[in-house]
Amino acid sequence: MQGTIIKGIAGFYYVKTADGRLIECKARGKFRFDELTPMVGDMVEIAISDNKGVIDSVLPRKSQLTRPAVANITQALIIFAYKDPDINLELLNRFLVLCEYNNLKVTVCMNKSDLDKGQNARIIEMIKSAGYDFLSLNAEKGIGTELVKEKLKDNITVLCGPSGAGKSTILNSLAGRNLMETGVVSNKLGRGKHTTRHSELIEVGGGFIVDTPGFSSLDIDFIKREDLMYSFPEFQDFIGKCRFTGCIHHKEPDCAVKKAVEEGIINPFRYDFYIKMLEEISNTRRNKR
Ligand SMILES: Nc1nc2c(ncn2[C@@H]2O[C@H](COP(=O)(O)OP(=O)(O)OP(=O)(O)O)[C@@H](O)[C@H]2O)c(=O)[nH]1
Ligand SMILES: [Mg+2]
Ligand SMILES: [Zn+2]
Repeated sequence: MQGTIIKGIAGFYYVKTADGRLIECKARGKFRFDELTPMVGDMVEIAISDNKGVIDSVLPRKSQLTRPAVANITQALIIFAYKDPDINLELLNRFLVLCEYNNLKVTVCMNKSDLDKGQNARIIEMIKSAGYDFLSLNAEKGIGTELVKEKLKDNITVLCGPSGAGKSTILNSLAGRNLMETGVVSNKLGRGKHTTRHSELIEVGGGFIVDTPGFSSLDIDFIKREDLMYSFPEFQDFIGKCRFTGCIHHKEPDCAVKKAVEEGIINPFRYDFYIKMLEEISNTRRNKR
């Protein structure tokens, strides 16, 4: 029987089987000596007797994230709020780059639409101009969450974004029950209190969702300098059209990417962020030597 590991606790794996049962499983002893330790998100082959299971094998992984430690994630919903907390544009761009780097489908959701006074219009413009799907939500009232649900089928979707944006509230709204603890944003700091800790797949809309705790910073300096451009989808039409082969679209003359920025085809916030990251990556590399 095949299934998906939805949760792991103290040496037990909880496997949702193809026929809809939830089976508590142990891994066969051999896994301890193999490299492939089963993880949440893995498709596994299990043997069941008396409603208890044993994991015989892990099917090949399509992907593997470390934060959260979940295999086979196919899609990310990047959740920010219109307000409380305010949008950190750089953090948003870091999430976008990380998702591209991991080949995830991306939808950007801006939650707390009840607090929208048009203050984020330029950021929304940036998101759309980079080619991303954009949804506006009010998770507390369940407004817009139906559109999110439509995207879930056959995916393992990760909810990511800063603390207090409303990730757990969105998941609760989608699931129609209070599965996740939600936190009150501290008024003083304007951020949440990291209420979400463990990784568990929740079955919703014909797929699975995994919540994550909020991040306030994200490292992307493991990406190679010359690879960074490939994590900007709106650059792709221009790569290869610059005067110099190997152009990294920084200080080179006759650069097709820079020309697209000048012509207003590529959003300047995104290009500025690209340059900032490029310089950050170069500096870290140098420091490590
Ligand atoms: N005004 C308003 N508040 C909301 C909305 N959705 C969620 N909230 C509130 O925002 C606060 C934070 O929500 P959470 O769902 O805990 O946020 P989170 O992203 O899961 O935060 P972490 O788990 O800390 O990463 C809670 O007090 C929610 O009630 C909304 O649409 N409008
Ligand atoms: Mg949460
Ligand atoms: Zn160039």
